[in-house]
Amino acid sequence: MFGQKIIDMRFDVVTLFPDLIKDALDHGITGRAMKENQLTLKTWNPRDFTNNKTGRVDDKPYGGGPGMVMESEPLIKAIKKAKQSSNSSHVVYLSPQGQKFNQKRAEEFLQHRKIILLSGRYEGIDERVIESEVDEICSVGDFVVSGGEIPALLVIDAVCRLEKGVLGDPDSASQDSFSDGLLEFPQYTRPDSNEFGEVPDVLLGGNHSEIAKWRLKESLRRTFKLRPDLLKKKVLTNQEKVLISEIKSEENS
Ligand code: 4H6
Repeated sequence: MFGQKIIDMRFDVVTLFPDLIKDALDHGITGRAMKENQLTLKTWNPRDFTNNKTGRVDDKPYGGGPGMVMESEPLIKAIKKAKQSSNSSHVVYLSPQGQKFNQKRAEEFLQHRKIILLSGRYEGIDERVIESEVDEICSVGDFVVSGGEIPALLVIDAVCRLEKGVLGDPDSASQDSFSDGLLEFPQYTRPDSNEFGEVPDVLLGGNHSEIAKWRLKESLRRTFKLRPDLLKKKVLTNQEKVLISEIKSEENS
């Protein structure tokens, strides 16, 4: 297809559960991107880089305490292999102890083109891996899950859908929630009326500036009600200020 820049993206994921990563991405936007060679995905299993016969990759924490820690050597060997193979060097470790991942970080990751993601299991990884191989620690939110794989999948999906060639419609990413710091306005499709309710009249009328104004107002209303923290951060236009004062009086009445 013309008009689309084909720029490769590559993710290398270091994980004890490579199938979890590969199977999850083999659908939708990321699946198509891989088929069309716009996205390369490689996994590296630290278990393949052990010396012991059992393939053990974890051990008890020094200093005592519950759980196990991933050993440094198999992880560092796997990361070094990923670096060689991909010719990339930016290593991101998914951890609840990281800086918060958001839309802005997704856009920055897109600029890197090649990223190595490190997904941990057990109680975490030997700190020496972080000291010698990790460039940044990222958290997808203030909660804990049982491994870094699902957080890695979140990051890969968020970055891939920003790629114009990967996304069907290049406009849809820039119209996403968060690219303008507001939540999305409500969407409707046919029929215009059924047992579950009516589509707002303005959307049926075809007056594009009225529709745009309605959508902006409903975006502002949702953000005001559900995510006031986002509104506080945003620089508002005069039109937006007027709409918000309308919303405030509507919501109070
Ligand atoms: C690093 C350290 C990322 C990674 C500990 C990973 C949430 C996020 C993990 C752990 C993650 C996030 C291992 C601690 C299992 C709990 C993997 N959870 N955990 N918010 N878990 O980005 O036990």
